[in-house]
Amino acid sequence: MRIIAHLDMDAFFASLEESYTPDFKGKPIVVGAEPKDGKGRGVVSTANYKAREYGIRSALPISRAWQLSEKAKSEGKEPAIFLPVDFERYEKASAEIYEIIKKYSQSVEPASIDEFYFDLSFAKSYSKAEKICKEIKKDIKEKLKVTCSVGIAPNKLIAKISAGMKKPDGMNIVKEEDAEKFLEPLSIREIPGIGPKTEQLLNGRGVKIVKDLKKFSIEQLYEALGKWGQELYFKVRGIDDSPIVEDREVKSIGEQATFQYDTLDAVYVGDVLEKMCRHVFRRFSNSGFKSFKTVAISVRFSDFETKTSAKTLKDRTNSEKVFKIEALKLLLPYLDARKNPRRKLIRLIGVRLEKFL
Ligand code: TTP
Ligand code: MG
Repeated sequence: MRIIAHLDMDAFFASLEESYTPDFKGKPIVVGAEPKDGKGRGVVSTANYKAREYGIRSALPISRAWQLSEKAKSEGKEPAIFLPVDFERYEKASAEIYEIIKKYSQSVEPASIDEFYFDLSFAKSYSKAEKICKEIKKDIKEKLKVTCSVGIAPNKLIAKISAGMKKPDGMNIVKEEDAEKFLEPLSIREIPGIGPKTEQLLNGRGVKIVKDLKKFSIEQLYEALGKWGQELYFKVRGIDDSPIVEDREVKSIGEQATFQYDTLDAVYVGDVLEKMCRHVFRRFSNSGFKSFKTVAISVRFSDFETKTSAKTLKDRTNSEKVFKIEALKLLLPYLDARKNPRRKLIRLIGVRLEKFL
């Protein structure tokens, strides 16, 4: 019998900020772009649960988050505290959480900065698995002063969905015999992989909840959605054999920033790029990787068209200078006719390193 757990940190970046600064405890916290009194651009990375009460959440424009905070203030509530993203610190915390889980399970997959799958089949029973997860939750809380939510289930799919349902600081167990029924009433969007487009397509065929999807044969799903449709056929029945991928390597280290105003000013763009490169390089240095081979940049124009360019080096390197030069070389064509014939203004740039060893 397989027993798989999924652990997802609660309001991760914001909870960490609360733990770093005791004065913030219990206050609404928003981590993301600078709000600049409502004129800021860019988005919210995350908000803690207190700030979510104001309607502030991930991916909301930071200007909107500011308005919501001002509104709360005018109603006599506490305004939100806005903080910049401190990736370096969050990555360190993520590594500490990984080490804690690793003490309890041999097989751990870091699925994102704040999510982990791990195998608890060795526990042989759900009650034993639950006990282990309680210990893990306790250790994380003691060491990092933040909470997480855990789902325990026969596979990754059910574990992930169930963890998300008992947030924050929750624990949810779905046994194999209950897995199929557990999924039936859920919105199809709960199935990882079903995004807004697939949802729309399926809604058009009268499919709203997971149960509705079971009307279709595997051939029909294949016809509608290709190979992924075949996988979906099994998923909606609670069946998922996907393994824990232990050393899922970090694929990239990068960051992006929205400019204060749309621009083509090479000096300004170059300055921002330089700062971002410095920061990304520091994270690369802390990552434990010895070298990289690919440098990539992305550019978003004022009309939101987004382009990416990447350069794979002949020889891998660990040079910050090479990184900066290559990033600049990739970016410059977007400032002139080479890759920007209509001279559109740039709204955002991103830079990242890839192909690590
Ligand atoms: P999530 O786990 O999606 O969100 P969360 O941990 O903040 O809140 P929840 O309790 O609902 O799990 O993402 C983890 C971190 O990733 C989050 O703290 C910040 C970052 N993030 C972004 O920067 N932008 C985004 O749009 C999302 C969804 C997350
Ligand atoms: Mg989370």
